[in-house]
Amino acid sequence: MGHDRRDFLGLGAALIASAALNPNLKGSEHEHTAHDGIKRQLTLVKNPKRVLSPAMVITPKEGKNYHPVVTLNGWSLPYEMKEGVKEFHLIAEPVVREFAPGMVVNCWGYNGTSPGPTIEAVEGDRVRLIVTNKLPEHTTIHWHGLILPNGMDGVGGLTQPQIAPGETYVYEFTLRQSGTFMYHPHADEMVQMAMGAMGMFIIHPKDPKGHRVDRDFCFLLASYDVAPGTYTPNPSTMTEFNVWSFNSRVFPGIDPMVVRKGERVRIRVGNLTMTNHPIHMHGHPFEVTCTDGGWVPKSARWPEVTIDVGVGQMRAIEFVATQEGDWSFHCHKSHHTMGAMGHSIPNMLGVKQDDLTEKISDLMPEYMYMPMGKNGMAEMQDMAEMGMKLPENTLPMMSGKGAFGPIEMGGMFTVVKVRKNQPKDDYSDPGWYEHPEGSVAKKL
Ligand SMILES: [Cu+2]
Repeated sequence: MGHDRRDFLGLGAALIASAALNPNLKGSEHEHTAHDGIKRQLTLVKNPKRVLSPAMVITPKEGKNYHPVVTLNGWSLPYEMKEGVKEFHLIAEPVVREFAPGMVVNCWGYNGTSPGPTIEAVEGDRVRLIVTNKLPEHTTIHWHGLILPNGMDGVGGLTQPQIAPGETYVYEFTLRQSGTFMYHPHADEMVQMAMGAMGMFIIHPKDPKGHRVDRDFCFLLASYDVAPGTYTPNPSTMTEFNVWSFNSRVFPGIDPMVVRKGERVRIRVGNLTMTNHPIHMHGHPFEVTCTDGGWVPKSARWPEVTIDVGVGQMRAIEFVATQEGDWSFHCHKSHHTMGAMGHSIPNMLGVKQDDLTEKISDLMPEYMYMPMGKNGMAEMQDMAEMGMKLPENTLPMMSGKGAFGPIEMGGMFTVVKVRKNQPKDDYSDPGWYEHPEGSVAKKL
């Protein structure tokens, strides 16, 4: 069950100090016994790998022409042309991922990042995917949604032998479709996906004008169970995850999606978590134009502002950015737009706690007890700003600052920034929107 932030709030409402005071959580490497009784080695990594920005768009120099995608806080895997075959090399390995400034996580991924780099190719391409396993256990890669020979499907035991640590396997096939797909292990899946081993596989249409948009963003939904004060996700967690991410980044660490007014925009969202996510955008109705099964015919599309992305599904949405401003884009499950938390917090709404503070301080002078939750949880953000001591490597439950104050979000949240003067193909952050005179809600 949830050994999560709210367990730290368990006694009354706010025992923040316990993990921070635990001397076992200091030092560079140590054994840690979690609440579930499982012992695991924790490694504190000092130099997390640099996080690439969306400005890194790889435009193809060889091979067929296509309009590249922008992977949020990620990158596309370069390839080599070898006698007409596009050759990609994926290395499955342990990596360190910064989820947001202040939190790094020991993940499993590909080529130094989790999720792994996006693979981009064109319908009709022959691709060779060389996979080297540097994980401590065997793995495979399944190419989710692709039409391919059965023996290339990557299901360990069923369609191929497992790839043992140190071994390299080659997958080779011709791409017979276009759209948005994913790749992930089909070997010890629960552990390997709980550790972040996954990536996107984009196949562009043969005709570069087909399904063309001006900006094309993509990311995966990934969830983790990282106990406050620790660095390694619990791989045996089934449903009680406490970190909800876009591409293994959490707000305010997620890139904004920057758009020029009037452009046609596509956002491709794949879900490799263990629950569904109602993805919601403000300001613009959109249509689902593609699933991981292929393109949706125009006659079968309808307008939405929220689309539920189920487990193992992909949904690509498209809209024309007609409305200038900073538009929220997030999962509509409100506990997925918060930092580590669970369900075990007592309900203190409306409960008078004033004299409780003194009584608890007398009983347990070593704990800093702070009564919270009487008027709601918004004060969590104030506490974080005042420098409330959290367990190390743990983000506040609510965070982020906007032009008007605290945004009180976390997890699966980012902003679509629509600007009149954003230069074409420029993804740099234009800052907060400057509202026209008289167009902001104001105090009466
Ligand atoms: Cu969600």
